[in-house]
Amino acid sequence: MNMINKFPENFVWGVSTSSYQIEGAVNTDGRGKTIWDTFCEVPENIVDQTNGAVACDHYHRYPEDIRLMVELGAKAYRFSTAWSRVQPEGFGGVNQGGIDFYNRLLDSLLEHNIEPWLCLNHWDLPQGLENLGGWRNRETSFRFAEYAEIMARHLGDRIPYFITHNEPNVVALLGHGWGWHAPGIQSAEAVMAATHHLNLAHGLAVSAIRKTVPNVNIGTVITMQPVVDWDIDPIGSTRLDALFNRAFTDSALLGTYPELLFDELTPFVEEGDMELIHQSLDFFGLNHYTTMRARSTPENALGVEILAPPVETPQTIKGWEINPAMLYQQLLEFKDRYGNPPVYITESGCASPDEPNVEGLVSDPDRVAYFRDYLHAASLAIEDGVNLKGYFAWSLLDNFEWAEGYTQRFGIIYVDFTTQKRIPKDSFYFLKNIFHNNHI
Ligand code: IFM
Repeated sequence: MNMINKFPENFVWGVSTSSYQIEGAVNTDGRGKTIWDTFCEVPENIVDQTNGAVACDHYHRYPEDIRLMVELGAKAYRFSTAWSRVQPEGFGGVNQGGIDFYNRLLDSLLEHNIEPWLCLNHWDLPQGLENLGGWRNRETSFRFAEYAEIMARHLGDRIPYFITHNEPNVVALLGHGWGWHAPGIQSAEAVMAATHHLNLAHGLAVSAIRKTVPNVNIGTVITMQPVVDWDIDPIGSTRLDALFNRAFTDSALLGTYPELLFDELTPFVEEGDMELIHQSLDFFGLNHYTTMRARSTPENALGVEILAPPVETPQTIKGWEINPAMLYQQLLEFKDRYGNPPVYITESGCASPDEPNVEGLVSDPDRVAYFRDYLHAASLAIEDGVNLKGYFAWSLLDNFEWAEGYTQRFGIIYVDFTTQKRIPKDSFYFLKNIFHNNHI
């Protein structure tokens, strides 16, 4: 394989964030409570006992954040909207305060020539819906389609790219199986119900958006982390791969569920559901960070656990293996399995222990190396025929990293959470160069 440094013309360079991780302002302009507000109230759920109540205060500081995106040369910004700002309970009337905020954000992005990529669900389900069974309740899928329609009607004239969910597989597995994320449930049955209802919600939302704004591009985002070292436990590896990598992607792109999960999913599947889920999409968003190793265990509800990589394996402070060759392999497998649809890497990045030096500058050589090597792998995949059309770095800002609170910094911009000062890190300037020149 020859290294190509140049990316295709019109390759989309962007950055990603999500509402609960950066917005703050949780009690502002009529926003309703979400499952993450509730989950963070239990001290042992978040390692540093924090929450997203203030986070990066992006709700008020978005003009500064957009100026930084302009400096970076980002062509696109993938963000999520908080459902509970728009429908505080997750159903019923529209809260104009929420729509107004996203109008301000959108208008400012467009003024600065940044293409908005709007994701409807990055995990912060309204608590009002959780009280009715959340994603375990089939009705939530229909409420999601109503919310999608509202967003398309109010904002669709300025949104070229709509995304239904971000990483619904994480919502199902970490939120309902292993219990590390909101709503903190540990039940295989809950995972299966949530899996199917999230998929159904995706399909119904795609139809609702298409009917409202026929010309927009619509896709979904799933995180795909290849399972490696299958010989450790072939049965556990097959199960983890089916649950994590296949149950959402196969259903959205092929209209089927992995055979291994048929018996567990069937109780939730009604006639016609698979057709509703299997919508024609304009693009697929693939989030990729690392690899996974599996081991079967009777000690958790799902019967399988993710093992830490061997100590000698290169890994980030989060314990995620650094293995760019697996991104290459993942993209090639994706191309072959799903017929090479347009794909964007909608998240890629790493956590590192960044702090400003005495001059106030933030050097993050590990992240620079990560981007360099993963982008190199992506360029090889393009050379080998993958229809990869863009790359979004995770993340624009250090932010609230879910159960890890503020202990894991993923940003290309350092955030001092006491003063809210932003400091672009070395990786920001590294990407700026790539974004401007279209080559590594
Ligand atoms: O911070 C998360 C993001 O919300 C979803 N994808 C993975 C990131 C890093 O863990």
